[in-house]
Amino acid sequence: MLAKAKYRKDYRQPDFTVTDIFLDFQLDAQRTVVTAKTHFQRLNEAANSLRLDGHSFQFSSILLNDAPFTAYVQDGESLTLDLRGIDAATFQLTIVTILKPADNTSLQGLYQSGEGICTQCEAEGFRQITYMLDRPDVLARYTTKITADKAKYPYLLSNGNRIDGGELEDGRHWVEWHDPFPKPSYLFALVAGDFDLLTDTFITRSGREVALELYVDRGNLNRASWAMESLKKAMRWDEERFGLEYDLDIYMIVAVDFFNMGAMENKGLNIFNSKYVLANPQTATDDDYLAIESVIAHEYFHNWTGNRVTCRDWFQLSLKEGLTVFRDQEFSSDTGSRAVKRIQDVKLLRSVQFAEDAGPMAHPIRPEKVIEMNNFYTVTVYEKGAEVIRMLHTLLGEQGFQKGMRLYIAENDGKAATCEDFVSAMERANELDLNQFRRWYSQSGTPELLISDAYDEKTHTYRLTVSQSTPPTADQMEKVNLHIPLKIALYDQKGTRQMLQNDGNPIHEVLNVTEKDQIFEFHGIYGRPVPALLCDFSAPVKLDYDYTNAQLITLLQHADNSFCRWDAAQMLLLNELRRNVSHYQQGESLEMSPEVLNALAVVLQNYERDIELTTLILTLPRELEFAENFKTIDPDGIFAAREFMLRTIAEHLKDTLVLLYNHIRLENYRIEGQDIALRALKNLCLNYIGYTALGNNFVHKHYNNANNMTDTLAALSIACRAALPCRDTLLADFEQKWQHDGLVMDKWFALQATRPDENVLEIVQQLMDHPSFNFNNPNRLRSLVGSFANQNLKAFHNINGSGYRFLTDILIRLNESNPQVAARLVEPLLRFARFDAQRQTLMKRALERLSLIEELSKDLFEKIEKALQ
Ligand code: B3K
Ligand code: ZN
Repeated sequence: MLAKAKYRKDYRQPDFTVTDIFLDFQLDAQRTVVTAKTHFQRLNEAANSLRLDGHSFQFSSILLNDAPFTAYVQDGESLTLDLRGIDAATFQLTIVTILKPADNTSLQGLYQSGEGICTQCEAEGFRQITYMLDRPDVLARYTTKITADKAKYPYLLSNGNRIDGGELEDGRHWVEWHDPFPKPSYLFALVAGDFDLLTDTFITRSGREVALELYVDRGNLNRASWAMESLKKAMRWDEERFGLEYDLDIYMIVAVDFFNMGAMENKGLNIFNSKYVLANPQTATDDDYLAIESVIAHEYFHNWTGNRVTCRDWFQLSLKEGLTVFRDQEFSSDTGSRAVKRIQDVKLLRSVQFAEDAGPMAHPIRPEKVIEMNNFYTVTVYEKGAEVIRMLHTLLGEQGFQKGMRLYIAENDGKAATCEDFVSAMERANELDLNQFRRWYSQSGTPELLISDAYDEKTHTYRLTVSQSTPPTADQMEKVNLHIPLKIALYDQKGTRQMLQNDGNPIHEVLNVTEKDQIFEFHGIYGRPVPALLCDFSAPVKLDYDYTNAQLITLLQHADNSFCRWDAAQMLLLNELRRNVSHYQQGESLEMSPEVLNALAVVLQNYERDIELTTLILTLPRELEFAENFKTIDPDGIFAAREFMLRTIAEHLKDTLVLLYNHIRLENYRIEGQDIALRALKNLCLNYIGYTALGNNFVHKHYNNANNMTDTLAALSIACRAALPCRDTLLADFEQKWQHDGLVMDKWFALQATRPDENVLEIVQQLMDHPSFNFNNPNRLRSLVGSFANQNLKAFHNINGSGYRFLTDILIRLNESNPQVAARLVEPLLRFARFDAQRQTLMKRALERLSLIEELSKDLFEKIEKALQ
């Protein structure tokens, strides 16, 4: 197998670049002919060979300056031209390739999705279309002519502006597009198909009119308007908060059903997984609506952070992704609830990103070594990357940050930049030394802050001793000290916030932790305070401070920062869970502390103080979130302890839950902050009531009365989770109603896959033959197989190894059809080191079986090799 690693340190400027490329597509699902006329420009006079990337197509001919050219060698991945004797500064290559979109199940390059044809080029998919310098630092102007059957493909789209078009006599038609902005090949896009089209316009703040076009499958127009509204909101927000305006005259979004990820920011022509476009109250939940809004915004924001300023090489991916995630997070925070958004992001980081850092795939947000680039679109590069940007924002403040942004854009517009260019702009714009801060880009792993405190009642002095350390990771043994912004607050025993000062000088709430050990001293503190530490999760680190339950309850009830209140509840619940897992392991009976139950009761009774926060505080972390806090994960113990806690909380709060459930009434469905919050609280009540004797009755009624998918799914999900008598009836009803619609059925598949039933694996296996299931559709696979492997901790990790064998069988099939999705789904198997010896052996055996696959893809190879090392 060809599995050569690339290293960040080996970056070299290209010897040649491309200034213009003219692409001609004679489009057909079975056989597409692509003629690429590419204008090259020599950058290095001494260069005498040109290596172009390309694979997975049939190559038919090459011309150099319109004359046949044969001085090349080919391997499975590239074509190298011998240019000795050709020292012209510019030349043109004409290359003809033949593709089979209908057979392309990898969903990279040019492929068929449903009845349409589309592309996915990031990271290295363009090379599946034609031979090209397929690297992000080669920026060219694209002109694309598409010819295809008009009846089958009435819409022919590509980047930029439509400049020409016409009809042919044989029933075909053609359209030509030109994108005036030079761009790397990964931003190229083409779509052909028959769609329903939603149009709108946006007037930019400088007064230009932009045509907005949203293409969805026929019949789906009634699910398109939310995405359009979200796009307009995002465009306005980026002008207001970042001063960034859209640049082309047209912005198109196409929703397709077959897509490996969420969406793609191709210049002027975003292609989206239909999951992140389509929504109406009957088909989408509140969470779906919010996810759509945020992905639409994310891809739009890439127009500046990603497209206008792009990446020099793929090691710099976080330059665009970390920054753009930060931007979409800020957008959601500004348009919705900042605290809620923060809490959700932190949940993801603590469960999935921390796990990645602790596993075999650990890497810094700017990786050093890559075999398959698609394996590095990770929560580390994206979400931890966004945390690094957020820390900069915390250190510089909004004004300083925006000053840095303006300099960064001004210096790098139209260029391929590096993470260093970004930090350097921030540094120079703010006249600040970010040298130590830079280490966040090169150091992997989750830092730990060990904090202890002491109070001197004679001098009224409070002292925090902070030690930082980062445990070694799979990729990096030695760690250095980082610059960690630590946001704190001190409360007195009654919950009143204390002033932070030292010798009369105010101390900023964000402490700069830069050394291995540091002491922070606070004066004028009358009485031992309760510290709120790492407020708002001011850095992506683990906190180790020995809180008592009493301290946590004080914070839960009195902290003036929502995040701190939620975080205190998390710690309380985690303590409860830990204790009960160990009871379970010792065969002892499980119990919950009355003081914790009462504290939760108080939160619920005072729900009006903050409805959304109440729901979040009372939502028990998922098994996976709990699991990440254990060195050795006991799936059965965690499941049992968590179930026990759910039932105990439900029993304890029953009366209030029922009262509140009946009290909250929402007649018409509106997707609007207050309603979303109330619906979530009502469904939280339902969720707990589901575990009491009243459960079946309430849940069945809730399902029958639901006039929107949020409520329907809430009922269905608790019916499954608590194995209520109404479960089968409701599941059958849902199936009967939605079996024609894969996207909605994904919710049903995911519920089936996460059932607590003993025979859940059998159910999942049978569902793979369900008429709504399709092995080649990544959404279906993720909802059925992905949910089983990632969310059903107990069943997937069944000690008899059946879960592992099942996943392995699937991965063997997927390795061939869609390696990128295979490499995502293998993740839970990589983390064997976190389990007991018996499970470890079984998981390793599964990985070894995979490693023997004859044509193992680079995608799987890279991960499996690392895991087994
Ligand atoms: N940039 C794309 C992700 C491409 C993934 C390639 N395997 C979507 C995004 O982050 O906006
Ligand atoms: Zn992105």
